[in-house]
Amino acid sequence: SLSRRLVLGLALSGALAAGQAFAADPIKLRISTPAVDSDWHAKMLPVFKEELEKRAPGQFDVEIHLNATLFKQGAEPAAMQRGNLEMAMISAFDIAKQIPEWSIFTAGYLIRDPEHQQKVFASDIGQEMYKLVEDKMGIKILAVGYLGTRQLNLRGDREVKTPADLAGVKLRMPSSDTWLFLGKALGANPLPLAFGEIYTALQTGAIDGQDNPLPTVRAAKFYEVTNQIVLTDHLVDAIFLSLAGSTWNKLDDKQKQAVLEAAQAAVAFNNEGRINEERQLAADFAQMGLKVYRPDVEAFRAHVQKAYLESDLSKTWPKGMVERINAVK
Ligand code: KDO
Repeated sequence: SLSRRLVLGLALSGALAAGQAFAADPIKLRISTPAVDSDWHAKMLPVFKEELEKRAPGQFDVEIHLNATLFKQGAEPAAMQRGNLEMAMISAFDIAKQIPEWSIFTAGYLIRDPEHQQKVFASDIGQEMYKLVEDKMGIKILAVGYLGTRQLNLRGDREVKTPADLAGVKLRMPSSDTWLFLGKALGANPLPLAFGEIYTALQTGAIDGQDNPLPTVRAAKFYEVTNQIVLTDHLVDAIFLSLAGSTWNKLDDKQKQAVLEAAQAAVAFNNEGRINEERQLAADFAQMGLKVYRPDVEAFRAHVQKAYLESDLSKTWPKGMVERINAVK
């Protein structure tokens, strides 16, 4: 009878669907980053992969692409939005290109230290700002990692005590308006350049310096082609481990949970390793013969904060957000 055949047909297709789910290919998660292999945010990616495998065996295939070999620096958000890339570690600067409110996290001398950073993003501030990224960019932020505190790293022996001492200094910055704004706010003459080009540009003298956290100066070997480190502490920088919304939406609840937990484990590994190493590196670089010194940090702070507060950028910041960030203890 017709109903018999219908029941049989349904049972068969049910079995097929179950079989497919069982034998389904793992979900591919390709991660693209400009990071070099010995930097902490590169080393945390195998941790993510292992922790995910533990929690969801056989369900994911994590592929790690370092040195901007898959997508060039800064191209990752658009690639995720188009469905061409599943994962990346994006910066506040990347996000600010599409969501001006996020430029608040590109401002120098706002986030005080790694602990303050963790607390700000774990608070309702983080929840609100992450939601903007989900709603407006279709990107799911999984976890925030500490990229380190950015310092100036220069060639030559010009002594830098105040922003005025950076006048005319060709300072490499990553390529975006908010990065260039930061370089200018420091008093330098900022030049946009991809991360992968810094070493050669320093070596040939095409630039006078660059800014990055000390663990990155070590990992990318910039100490080989520079003479000094000026400890400005100008930006407590963050990196956001993120997933394309189209991928996130394909996951079931258990898989979402597994991905979130693996991301937390990865950034915890990064943060611990980076914070410990950062404490030691100034002394290590001094021992290698670099000149390492603290400028008039208050002069830099005043100059940079004034530049931001007087800028159009700060007009886009959510009302009361600076005060709320400052109030996080
Ligand atoms: C850089 O280009 O200086 C920077 O530190 C910017 C960060 O947002 C991030 O892209 C980082 O490079 C790369 O991950 C390389 O460490």
